[in-house]
Amino acid sequence: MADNEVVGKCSKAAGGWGALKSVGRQLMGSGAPLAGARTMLKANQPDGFDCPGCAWGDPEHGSSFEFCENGVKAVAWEATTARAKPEFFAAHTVSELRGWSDFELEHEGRLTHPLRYDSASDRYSPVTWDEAFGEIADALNALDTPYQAEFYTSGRASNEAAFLYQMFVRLFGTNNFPDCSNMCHEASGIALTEAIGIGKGTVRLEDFELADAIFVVGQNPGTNHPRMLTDLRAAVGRGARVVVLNTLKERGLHRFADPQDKLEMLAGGSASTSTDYFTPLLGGDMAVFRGIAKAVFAAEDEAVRAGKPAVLDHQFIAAHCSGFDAYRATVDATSWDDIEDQSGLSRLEIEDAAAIFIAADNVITTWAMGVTQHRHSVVTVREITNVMLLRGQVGRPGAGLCPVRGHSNVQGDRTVGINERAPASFIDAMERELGVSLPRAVGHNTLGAIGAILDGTARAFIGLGGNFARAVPDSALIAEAFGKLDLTVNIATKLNHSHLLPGRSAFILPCLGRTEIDKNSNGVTQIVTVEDSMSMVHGSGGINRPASPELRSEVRIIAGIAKATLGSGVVDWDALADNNDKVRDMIARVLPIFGDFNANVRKPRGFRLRNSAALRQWDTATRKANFSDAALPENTVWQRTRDSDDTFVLQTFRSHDQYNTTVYGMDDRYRGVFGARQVVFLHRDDIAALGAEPQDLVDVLSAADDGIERIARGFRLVPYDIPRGCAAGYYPELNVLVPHTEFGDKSFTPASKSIAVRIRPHVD
Ligand SMILES: Nc1nc2c(c(=O)[nH]1)N[C@H]1C(S)=C(S)[C@@H](COP(=O)(O)OP(=O)(O)OC[C@H]3O[C@@H](n4cnc5c(=O)[nH]c(N)nc54)[C@H](O)[C@@H]3O)O[C@H]1N2
Ligand SMILES: Nc1nc2c(c(=O)[nH]1)N[C@H]1C(S)=C(S)[C@@H](COP(=O)(O)OP(=O)(O)OC[C@H]3O[C@@H](n4cnc5c(=O)[nH]c(N)nc54)[C@H](O)[C@@H]3O)O[C@H]1N2
Ligand SMILES: [Mo]
Repeated sequence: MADNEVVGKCSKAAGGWGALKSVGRQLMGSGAPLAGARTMLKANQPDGFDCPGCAWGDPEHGSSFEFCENGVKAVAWEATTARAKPEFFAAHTVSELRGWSDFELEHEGRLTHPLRYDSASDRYSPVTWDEAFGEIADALNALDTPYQAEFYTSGRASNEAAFLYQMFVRLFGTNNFPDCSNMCHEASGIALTEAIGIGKGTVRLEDFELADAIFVVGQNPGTNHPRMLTDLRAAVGRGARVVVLNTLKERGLHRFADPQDKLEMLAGGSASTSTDYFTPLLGGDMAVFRGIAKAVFAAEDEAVRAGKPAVLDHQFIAAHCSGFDAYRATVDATSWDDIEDQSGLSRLEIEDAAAIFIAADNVITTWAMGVTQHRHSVVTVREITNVMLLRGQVGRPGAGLCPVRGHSNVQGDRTVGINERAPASFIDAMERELGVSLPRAVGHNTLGAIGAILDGTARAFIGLGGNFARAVPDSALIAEAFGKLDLTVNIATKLNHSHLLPGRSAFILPCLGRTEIDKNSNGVTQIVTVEDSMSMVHGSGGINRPASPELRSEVRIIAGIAKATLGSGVVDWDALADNNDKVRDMIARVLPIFGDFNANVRKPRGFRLRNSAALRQWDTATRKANFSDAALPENTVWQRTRDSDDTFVLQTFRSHDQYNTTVYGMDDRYRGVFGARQVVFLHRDDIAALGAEPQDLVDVLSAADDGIERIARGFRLVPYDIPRGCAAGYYPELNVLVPHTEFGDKSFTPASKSIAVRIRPHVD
C-alpha cells in the first residue's frame, strides 16, 4: 500500500461514476458479468427477488427500478461463476484454509456439495444428503439435554425457513436461539417494546416524502443502505432538513450522485444528502437527545411566558403518554455540563439541532449500529423516543421512529419466532397448531451461546447461514472453543471461517441463494417471503439456475434435519419441504397478522403487517406510550479512557467493500482507503500525541479490565476527521479486541462501538 493512498478524507460525492465503475468491476470480478447484470434487473421487482443487500424498504407504489452499488455486490457475488467444489476441499486441509483471509475464502465461490469433515485427513469431503441428515440427527439425539445445542440464525433466512427452523428447534426441546439480531438491533427491539409496545419502527417509506426534518443517527447509509440516500437527497431537495449525528464525517451523508439519474450522471452533478452535520463522541447520543429535550422544555417555558403556541404536543401527551412528569424532572436534573461532557457537542450545537426539531411539523428519526452497539443503547433508544413523544412525532404521516435494520430479513425472522424468549402468546399459538406442549424456559441468545461454548456446556452448534465464529466478540477465544464441540453444522452458500472450526462431527450443507430458481419435486417454482424495516412483507423468487444441481433450499434442508431427528409423528416435514405455500398457511394460523398470507404475498408489492404503534395503539403494560426517566450513563468507556494519551474508545464498522464478515474487496472508497483493511482511523492530533506519524504500523491492545489479553497486530494509522479520543477500524478483523464481557444493559449486544483500547508501536 502506497503511503499516499490512505488519505482518509471525504471530498467527492458518494455514488456517481465511482459507484457505476465499481458496479462494472464487481460484475466482472464476480465472474458472472452477464448473469449478474441480468439478475440486477430483477432485484426488488414485483416478480423478482428481494435484494439480499439490506433491509431498506421498497416503494409501495410505482415500479421504479431500484438498485444500488452495494446491492449489486451482494447479488453479483451470489451469482458468481466460481465454485468451491469437492476437488477444492480435497486439495486443502482445514488447518491450511484457516490461514486464508475472509477475502480469499469468499473468492472460492459457491459451495456445491454437502460435505462432511474427516478428522483423519483434516479435510471436508462429499456426503449424501441422507447420510448427513442421519448423522446430524444421531448427534443431536445423543445429547444429554436439548439445551446443549445452539441453533443460530443469520438474518438472510426467509420467513418460511425461519419459521420451520424454530418449529423444529422447539419440538426438539429448546429455546436456544442465538441470532445475528442479538449483535445488531436488539436494543432497538427492547427499547421500542418498552416504550411503544412494538419492537419495530413505525414509519413507511412514503413518510420520508412528507417529513420536514429527518434525523439520521449513528448510521452510514452511503455504504450500508445506499437506496436510503435517494430518499434523503429528495428530502433535502424539497427543503426538508436532514440532520446527521455521526462520530465520523461520512461522505455519503454529504453529497450523493444518483447512478440512476442519467442527466445528473452526464453533467457530473450531485446533490446534498444532509443539511446539518454534528459529530458527537462515541456513545454520546443519549446526551445529545437529553440536551435536545432540555432545549425543547426551555422553548416550551418561553412560549408559555410569551403567550405563544405551545411547543409540546400537550394533547398527545395527555391522551397517549405515561411518565411525562418523571421524565421532565429527570431532564431538569441533568446539567448542561454533563450533557456537553458526554456528548462532545457544545450546548449551542445541541440547541441548533433542537431548533430544527422544534421548527419541523413532521420529524422522522432513523438510527443503526452507532446507537445500538454500546453499553447504554437501550436507554439511548428510549431517549430518542422520549424526545419524539414530546411533540407527538410517532404514529402519524410523515413522522416516526425508524431503526434501519441490517440483514434483509432480520426483522421477519423475529416476527416468525426466532426468539430465545418468545412471547407466551406465540408459544400458545404454536402449541395449538401442533397439539403438543413446547419448552417455555428462556433459551440462549448470542452471548448466552458464547458463554456455553466457552465453558463447554454447549455440545452442538447449527448455523442457519451467517458466520457466527467470526461475527461474535472475542473471536479468537471462540475459535479455540469451537473445536471441542461434538457437532457443528453450517447451512451456507459460501465458505467462511466458521466452517473451518469443525467439531468432532461436522457438516457443511450448501443451500440455494435468493437469486436462484427453487423448484419442488413436481417442478413447481417456490417463492419465499421477507419483511423489511417498514414491516412490508413481500415475495421473493429467484431467476438464475442453481449454482449446482446438488443444492437444496433452506426449507428442504431444515425439513430434512427435522424429519431425521424427530420423525414425522407431529409434523409432516416432507409435505412442508415440498410446498412453501403450506408453510405460509401454517404461519398465518399461528400469526393471524399475516391474514390470507398466500394471497397477500402475491400482490405486486406485498403487504404491510399491522403496526400497532403506527396506529397509536400502545401494546404496553400501561396501554400508553411510556417515557423513560433514566439518568445519563456513568463510568462510560469514554470517561474511563479520556485521561490517557495512548488509550482510546474504538468503534468497529464496515468498509464500503464488505458485507458483514464477507469481504468483497480491499477498498473503502468513500473514506479514501485503498488496498488495506488493517487500519485504525485517529484524529491527526492524537496520532501526534502518540509520538507517531500517519501510516505508522501499530498494535492495538484491549484495555478491558477483565484480565484477558487481547491484541490486534500490525495496523496502519490513518488520520481522519473524528473527535479526539475516538478511534475506528474494521470488523471482523478487530473482533479479537471486542470483549464478550462488555455488552449492552438489557440487550446483551456486544459493545462493538465502544471498545477501550491502547495503541502501541508495532512489534513483531
Ligand atoms: N454494503 C453493506 N450493507 C450492509 C451491511 C454491510 O456489511 N455491507 N451490513 C448490514 C447490517 S447486518 C447492518 S446491521 C447494517 C449496518 O449499518 P450501519 O449501522 O450504517 O453500520 P456500520 O458500518 O457499523 O456504521 C456505523 C455508523 O455509525 C457511526 N457511529 C459509530 N458509533 C457512533 C456513535 O456512538 N454515535 C454516532 N452518532 N455515530 C456513531 C459510524 O461512524 C458509522 O458511520 O447494514 C446492513 N447493510
Ligand atoms: N465488531 C463487530 N462485530 C459485529 C458487528 C459490528 O459492527 N462490529 N456487527 C454485528 C451485526 S450488525 C451483525 S448482523 C452480525 C452478522 O453476523 P452474521 O449474519 O453471522 O454474518 P454474515 O457475515 O452476514 O454471514 C455471511 C455468511 O452467510 C452465508 N450466507 C449468505 N447468504 C446466505 C443464504 O442465502 N443462506 C444461507 N444459509 N447462508 C447464506 C455465507 O456462507 C456467508 O459467508 O455481525 C455482528 N458483529
Ligand atoms: Mo446487523
